Amino acid sequence: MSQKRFTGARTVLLGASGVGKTAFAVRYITKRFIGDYDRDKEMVYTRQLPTPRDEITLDILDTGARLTSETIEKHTKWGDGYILIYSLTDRASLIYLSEVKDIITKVKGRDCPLTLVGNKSDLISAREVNDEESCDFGQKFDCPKFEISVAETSQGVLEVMDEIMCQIKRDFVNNLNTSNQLAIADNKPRSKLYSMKKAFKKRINRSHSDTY
Ligand SMILES: Nc1nc2c(ncn2[C@@H]2O[C@H](COP(=O)(O)OP(=O)(O)O)[C@@H](O)[C@H]2O)c(=O)[nH]1
Ligand SMILES: [Mg+2]
Repeated sequence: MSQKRFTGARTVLLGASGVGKTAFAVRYITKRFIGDYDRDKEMVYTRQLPTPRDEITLDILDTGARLTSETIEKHTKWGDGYILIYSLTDRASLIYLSEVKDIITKVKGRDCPLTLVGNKSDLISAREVNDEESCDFGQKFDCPKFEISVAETSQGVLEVMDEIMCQIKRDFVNNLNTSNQLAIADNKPRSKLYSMKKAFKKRINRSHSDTY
């Protein structure tokens, strides 16, 4: 996003296979929980979000089954914000996210739009991750955390998407302010002494080039 108006956002869904990334994306786009789809395929979903002035193009990248460090790095560079998903019924899927987070930090730095999402909260008896553990990871990743059930309702998915969009917009505004400040600093009026020195140097150079 290098333009001056916030017109688009790219969100990336990252997590181990089977945690519900595709179910999440499909739920957000269609408002339905659809079980029958190609869950391992990488796919970008696009949605136009109306705003009071115009609209924002939101792209959601549902990452595929075989994530390597290289593909995670590539997806991180593509995206503006990241939704890290694990399954509450699979502790290994939460631990795995530490690797993903490290790559995001390496590519984008510590402060980038991020959320941690524990999915499948409906499977109460199969739960492997308790509150304390999910809080620990939320603190470690320094980001908001959610527990949702994509299967049960759209509510959680919408809350996560609202949060990540807010963070992406804030990040965009911060970056814009920083580049504006740099531009202002670059055009800052110089002191009289600075201008005199510059004019003097110019004269010397001119007389120097006159000599040859
Ligand atoms: N019970 C339950 N099953 C879910 C939920 N979300 C996804 N699933 C199921 O978990 C399996 C893996 O989901 P999928 O979206 O394909 O995972 P992905 O590999 O991360 O894309 C599928 O059988 C989904 O129907 C959920 O919230 N609750
Ligand atoms: Mg999938």
